[in-house]
Amino acid sequence: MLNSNPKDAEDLRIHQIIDANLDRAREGLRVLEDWARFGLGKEKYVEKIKNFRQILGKNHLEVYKQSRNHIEDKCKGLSHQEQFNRKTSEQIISSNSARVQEALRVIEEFSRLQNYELSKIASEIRYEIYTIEIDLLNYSKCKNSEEILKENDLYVITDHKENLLEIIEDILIAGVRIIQHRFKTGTDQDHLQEAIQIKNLCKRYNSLFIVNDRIDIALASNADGIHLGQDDLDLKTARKLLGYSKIIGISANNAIDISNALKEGCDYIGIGPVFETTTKKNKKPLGIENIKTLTKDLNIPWFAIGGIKSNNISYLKRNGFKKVALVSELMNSEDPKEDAMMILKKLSHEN
Ligand code: TZP
Ligand code: MG
Repeated sequence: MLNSNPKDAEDLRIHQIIDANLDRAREGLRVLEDWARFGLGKEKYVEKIKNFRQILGKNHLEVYKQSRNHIEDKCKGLSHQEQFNRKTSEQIISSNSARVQEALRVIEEFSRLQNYELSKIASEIRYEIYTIEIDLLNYSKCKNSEEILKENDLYVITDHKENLLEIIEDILIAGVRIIQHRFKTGTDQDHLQEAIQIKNLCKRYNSLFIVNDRIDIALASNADGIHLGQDDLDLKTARKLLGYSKIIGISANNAIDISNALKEGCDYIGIGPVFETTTKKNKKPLGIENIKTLTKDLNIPWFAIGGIKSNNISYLKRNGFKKVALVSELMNSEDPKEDAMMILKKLSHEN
């Protein structure tokens, strides 16, 4: 029920405020909706946001629209430098969520006396937008990581080395964009300290930093993700602890483990050992043919691992393997930069 008089000067000003802010809120919602739709493909969010737009549209009464003809808006067209500085999708999501939240807050305040129903609607939607903003930002971040995973074919895993940071920087300079920190002996404090140092390097080179085994170290070092084996914490628990903005990779070497990992929403799979390897001595190699069968219908990124060297990459490529993960070949290299460049070149060759 509208409890106002459009002939009253103050009511008219309030109508004008509500009119402008309904427009603002709906415009901002449209930006969020389009990102959820085209940027992220998240149907659930598209429906939710569209519904909010429609509710606000229905409550955009004719008296509010009429008010804009009565009083001239002297500030029309004013813009803020911030509008021109926006670059990334995340910044666009944040600024448009803020725009929607602010507009709804104004509607909530000014319609409270005249149109209590609208005030309540604005307040309810505003609360939901806070959560939607966080979810969309998390999905967007995850998408960036997913893109790095998709676009890069070489995944390098660390070993215990005196000059590990130097090796990693060389490899990053060569163009490697995915690094996993594998730390098997030493104190938790040393583990975390090394993780943070590698994370900082990866950040500088816009590369993914994944922690092996340990969710606590992944969280404390602000890693981009975690890699879990079959005996580590399960994927569901990991997802609960890490949320959707982090990558979760799984080691799986049989059809059941692969199918479970997919069902539970893992982001990539490491599969192997392809060949015999001294890094995991007790693991029986799966061999090329088994891996081909296991990965036949796999539609998420997967990395072959185990005994992969610069000199067998072309052979793997001829057998349809596109992505590889390796430890010793680069960790024990005399020239990690040169060797990483060579491996990247071989991986990029068309067969
Ligand atoms: N998982 C399966 S094989 C393997 C791991 C971690 C070790 C791979 O090491 P390398 O030195 O590349 O053969
Ligand atoms: Mg493990």
